[in-house]
Amino acid sequence: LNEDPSPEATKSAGQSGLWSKLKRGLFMTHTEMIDRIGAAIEGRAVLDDATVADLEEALIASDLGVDIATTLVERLRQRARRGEDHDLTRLREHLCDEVTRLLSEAPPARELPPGPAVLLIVGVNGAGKTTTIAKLARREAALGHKVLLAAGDTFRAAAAEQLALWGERLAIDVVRQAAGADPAAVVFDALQAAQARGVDRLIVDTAGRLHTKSNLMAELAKIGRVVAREAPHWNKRTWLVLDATTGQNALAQAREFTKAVPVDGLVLTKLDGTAKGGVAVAVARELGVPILYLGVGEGADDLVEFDPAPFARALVG
Ligand SMILES: Nc1nc2c(ncn2[C@@H]2O[C@H](COP(=O)(O)OP(=O)(O)O)[C@@H](O)[C@H]2O)c(=O)[nH]1
Ligand SMILES: [Mg+2]
Repeated sequence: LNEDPSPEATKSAGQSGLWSKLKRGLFMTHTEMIDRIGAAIEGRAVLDDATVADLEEALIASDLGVDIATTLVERLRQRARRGEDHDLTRLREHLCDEVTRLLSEAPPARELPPGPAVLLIVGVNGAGKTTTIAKLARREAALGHKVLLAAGDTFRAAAAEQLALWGERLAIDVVRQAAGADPAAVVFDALQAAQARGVDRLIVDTAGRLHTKSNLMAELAKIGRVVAREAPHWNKRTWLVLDATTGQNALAQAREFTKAVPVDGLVLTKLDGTAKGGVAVAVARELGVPILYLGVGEGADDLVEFDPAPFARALVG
């Protein structure tokens, strides 16, 4: 039991909980990366050209992507040239530092200013939107916000049902309409309800229909207009949910989405079920959109705030 109720103690207990969750979540990726790196440097003592080539190959195979792998080995090579660590015994430590550095160069998350906010959650079917919404709802509620959910994925009847179930479980209200309803109408209803009930976090589920890009854009634009009209003073964010198990495809998907819709932040899901977690680094680097959260399980608590250093440590440390 935690006997010390000070904010510091609570905070550090929370942090170590998150850290073990992250470590557990990235276990498969970590194991595979360490195996590959181990094989690449086996029997070698220094970072020579042959070792660099094998190491680069190992990193590419870990779904970090070619650009990241090349950048990382180049930085390791520069370190070696400076005479710092030609020795391979500390390779992982240096790799960890360089991954942290790369991730820290990505744009930082835009904090939500005080005041109410609408969070629009987008992404293809199956990426983990609805589950992520449940996690975000629990998190925001725990932070003291009054949360309302809007079942804006009216395309599939099961989608609203799934959100309603989460709402029941978390004791958070869900606004929904019949299947096939206009998502913008659902958001209109939800905003009325939100303002009547003093809600300050409205989280909107959406249908993920990337293959009809113009429809998706039109739908999101319409929702945007409803929000601008009905809740002009609310902060508005659009967060894209990506399934990490799809590896480099997640990156391709993210490129498509960010071209079609202005995205403020990313959530990478299912890191607990994949050896492809390295793709997070590629995504963070390439898209110019910050990673906000990582999904590390199917439960409402399985959400971790993204932070470069602990992430790098869980990946290769
Ligand atoms: N292991 C794991 N499964 C997840 C995670 N996030 C979502 N899922 C599962 O992925 C499937 C699709 O999720 P869902 O939220 O319905 O995706 P949506 O179609 O984008 O709304 C469900 O079976 C979820 O339980 C995660 O972080 N880890
Ligand atoms: Mg859904």
